[in-house]
This record gives sequence, C-alpha cells and structure tokens, in this order.
Amino acid sequence: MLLTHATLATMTGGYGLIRDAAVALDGDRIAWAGPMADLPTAFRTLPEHACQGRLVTPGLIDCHTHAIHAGHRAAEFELRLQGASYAQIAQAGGGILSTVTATRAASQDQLLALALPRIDQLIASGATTVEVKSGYGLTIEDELKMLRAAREIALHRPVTVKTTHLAAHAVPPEFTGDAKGYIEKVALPSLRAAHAEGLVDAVDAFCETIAFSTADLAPLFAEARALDLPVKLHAEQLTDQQGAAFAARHQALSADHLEYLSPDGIAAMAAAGTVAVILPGAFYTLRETQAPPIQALRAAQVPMAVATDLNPGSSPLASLTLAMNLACTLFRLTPEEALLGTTAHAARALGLADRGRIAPGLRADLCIWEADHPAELSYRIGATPLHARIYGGRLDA
Ligand code: DI6
Ligand code: FE
Repeated sequence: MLLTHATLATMTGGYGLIRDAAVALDGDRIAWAGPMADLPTAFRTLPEHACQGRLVTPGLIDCHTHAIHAGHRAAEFELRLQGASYAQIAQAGGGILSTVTATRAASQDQLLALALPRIDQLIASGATTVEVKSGYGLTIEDELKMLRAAREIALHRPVTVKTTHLAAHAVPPEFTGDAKGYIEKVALPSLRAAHAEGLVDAVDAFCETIAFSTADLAPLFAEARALDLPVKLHAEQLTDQQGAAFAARHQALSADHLEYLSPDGIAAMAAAGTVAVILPGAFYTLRETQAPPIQALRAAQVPMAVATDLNPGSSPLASLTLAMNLACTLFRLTPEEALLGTTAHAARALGLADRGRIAPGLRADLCIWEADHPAELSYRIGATPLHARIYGGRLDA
C-alpha cells in the first residue's frame, strides 16, 4: 500500500514533519517515507490510499496500563472528594486491595471481557500497542490469571500487547506486615511460573511507603535479571524512596510517576538511559500538587514518555490523547514532547526498537488523523480525531 499526500510526523528528531508526503508499506513494514516528489518509481504502482493532507503519525503506544481488573472504585472517588487521601484509603484496606478482592473473584474470561471495552477506548484514541500489568491478583494463580487474560487481548483486537509482571504492587492481607515474606512466597514464584509460561515481557513493582521498599524489591529485581527480563518501577509517586536510582542501577527500561523524584534520581536515570514515564492521569485524579521535575528531566536529556496509567483507583483514564493534553497543561510538556511521549519514547519504555517512529524497516503501525498539525492531538481536550489506523500494514478505517 502507498499512502499519498500525507502530512507526516515521522517523530525522528522531534516531529520530523514532512508536508505532502508519501509512505510505502511492504507487508507489515514501512518500506519508504518522504516527500511525494522524491518517491522512488518502484513504489509508484502500489495501491494508493490518498490522505488528502491528513496528519499521519506512528501508531500511539500506551506504555503503562492496569487495563486488566475487575470492579470500580467510584466510592473511593467520593471519599477522596470528602478529604480522604489515597494513602489513607489504602491503609484502611481500600484502594488497590479492594480491586484485588474483585479481581480474585473474577475468572480469566470475565477479566478479558471487562478489559476489552477499555482497550477499545484506548484504540479509539490512537493506541496500536498497549502495555498491560498484573498486580491485582497477589497470589501465584491470580497473577497468572491476569497475565493470561492480558495476553488474550491480542487474540480479540489488532493491538500489540506487552505484558508486565507486577505482583509487587501491594502487600495482600494474608501477608500484612511481612512484605519480605510476600516477595519470597508469592512474587518470586509467580514470576518464575509466569516466565516459564511465556507470559512476561518485563517486571514492575510499586516502591512506596504503602507498598514495597527498595530493600524488599532487591530479590525480585535480581530474579528478573537472572531470567533476563527488563525491569521498570512505579517510583517516587507519593514520596521519595530513591526508587528511580534503584531502578536505574538495574538498567530499568523506565521509572514511572516521579512526582517526588530527586536530582540524584534524575542523574541516575540519565546515566542508565532509563525513560521517565509521566502519568498525568494519576496526578490529576489524586489532586496532587507536586509536579514531576519536567524541566530538570529535560535538561538532563532523560527521554520522557506519557501514558494513561489506566486503572480503577488513581487514574480511570482511557484516552492517550487526553493524557497528552493533561501532560501539556498540567506539566508544561510541549505538544511535541507529548507526542514523542506516546510514540518514540513510549516504544523505548517498552524496549521496542521496531516502532514509535516512521522510518524504513519499522513496523507499519500508523494513525491517520483528521488534523493538519501534530500539536492538534494534544490541544483538544478529550477529542479523538482519529480517521483511520493501520496495524502491521493493514488498514482499519
Ligand atoms: N500507582 C498507581 O498509580 C497505580 N498503581 C500504582 O502503584 C494505582 C493502582 C490503584 O490504585 O489501583
Ligand atoms: Fe501504575
């Protein structure tokens, strides 16, 4: 297929904007991209799809979601509006643990059925690759059930799904006060079992006073290394636990949230090439007032990704374009940084070298937007100006 007369944002060196551009696709790959005037003759006979000036971007990538879960937490939303904090609700046995109860009670099929409409909302906002975490099972079997359900998404929708093991998300009631015992008896064996079943692309954890310390997590990250799995970390969301530096010491693909990130953490991330995943949906939902140190991350040239953190508690947000809008308005990311954050930098946060930009050899995942400039994707509040998408070279209008 040949896309013609496109306004192309290749996301190479910024927007990498090319007006009146063509993109030649060969199977599931991009064969060529550039100005119409330079189109090699070999590609001129391909079946043409005229874009009529519409914006074409890489397919968007949501690199941080908790899309598999049962139940909702609207009551907790009401409690927070009355003044309760996220940490207070968690300490009282609500929060993540209330979703754990609902998720344990659900079957794999039920979890999948509940997730598909959420995935459809992400797809409607331009997602062609979605990361999905476990972390609401917190037993070996329930973590496996979540990861199996996550993997099944790709059998029902054309998106690529990357699965992340997050058994170290909260300490379940049966292990209250014994985070180390939980890591040893549940997190490590569930990781080994899930890896043996081919269900794990990366290992994540929640490093926080209400969850796990870096000392608790050291054996888990050591096991990830032994299994040759990359790590990521929910770090510095509510307090500074020096989680980002710990993650960077383990060559983490990303450290995520980062509202309370210190200068040392930034330096460690810069040195390790760890991506900063910015999650404005959680900041907004929790009415957090401390923004992540965007200007310092920028100055240190730490690549920034933007994701939804789609989850029933701190971020019931299922739109990547709205996440981009929030990142710009709340954190002063530029619209160019926001789009890099859901394309090239999001790919890097997932360790995916084959997507996130429009260049020869990369996977032909593309979005065609009813827009003529890439800043429009961040500028509108909650709009989904998606015209058509292409998954692995196949048009889905
Ligand atoms: N931080 C988050 O924002 C999500 N997990 C985490 O560690 C929230 C999960 C939840 O509240 O259900
Ligand atoms: Fe999260």
